[in-house]
Amino acid sequence: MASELVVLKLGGSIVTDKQKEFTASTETIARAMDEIKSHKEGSIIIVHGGGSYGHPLAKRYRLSKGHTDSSQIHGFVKTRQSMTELNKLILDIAIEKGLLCVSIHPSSFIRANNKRISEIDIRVVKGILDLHMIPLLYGDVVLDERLGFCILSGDQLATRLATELKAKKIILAADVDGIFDSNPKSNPKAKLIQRMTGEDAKQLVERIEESSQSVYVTGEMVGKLREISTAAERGIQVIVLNGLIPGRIAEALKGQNVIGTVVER
Ligand code: IP8
Repeated sequence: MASELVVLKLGGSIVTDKQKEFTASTETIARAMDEIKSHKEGSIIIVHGGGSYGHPLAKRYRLSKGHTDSSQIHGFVKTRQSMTELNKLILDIAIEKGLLCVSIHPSSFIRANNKRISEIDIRVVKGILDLHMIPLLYGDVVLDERLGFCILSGDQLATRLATELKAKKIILAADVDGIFDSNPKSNPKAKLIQRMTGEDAKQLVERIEESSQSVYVTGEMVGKLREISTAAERGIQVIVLNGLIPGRIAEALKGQNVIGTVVER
């Protein structure tokens, strides 16, 4: 079973309308679930991002800095509330589409230390997979030994789950076609990088960090690249694709050639 495992991350820009707070993209979620239902072979774990249910609140209450003042406690509570709401909405659509999904709340079984996962009871996820159900998780606010709490991105979570459970591949469904040599949202000449190694991904992160402006990719893509390089170096294939284009998630699940970026060791 383990070698067949795929971890699919549905980015926040896929499951929500990032321009409108607390607005889920229900049609896109439903289409993605249809693609998963009809093309999945073996086991799958679904992780989703926060989009407009998570990031505006996290920003408003400065949650990424950790616990620095008491007013943030309200923000922690509101963000957890909002993320469980989005997760429930996605869960309902998944079950309606016939996927046997079970929500697992990251903050209940994961702790971090300085923004990296330090404790995770992987048996919780494995037990659900062993019973042929689909674990449904998400980016969350979790307790942090050093910072009090922190934001755990769905990308870090997906990578860690894939590593612990020896997944075959990670599919990251974003709102762009993959990884580009410059920001495709601001540069129409940006070229899609179809293949790269984990080492290439690492070097790209270094280049972005060295340059004064983020000329290569969007800020969000930097975090993604860091996780990708870790996963690829551990032998997991990572595919970054555009989840807004119908059929791409299905093609990647079927192991077909898909427009996107494939990162391998
Ligand atoms: O959208 C972050 O997860 P991401 C979730 O995967 C929160 O980065 C709570 C902002």
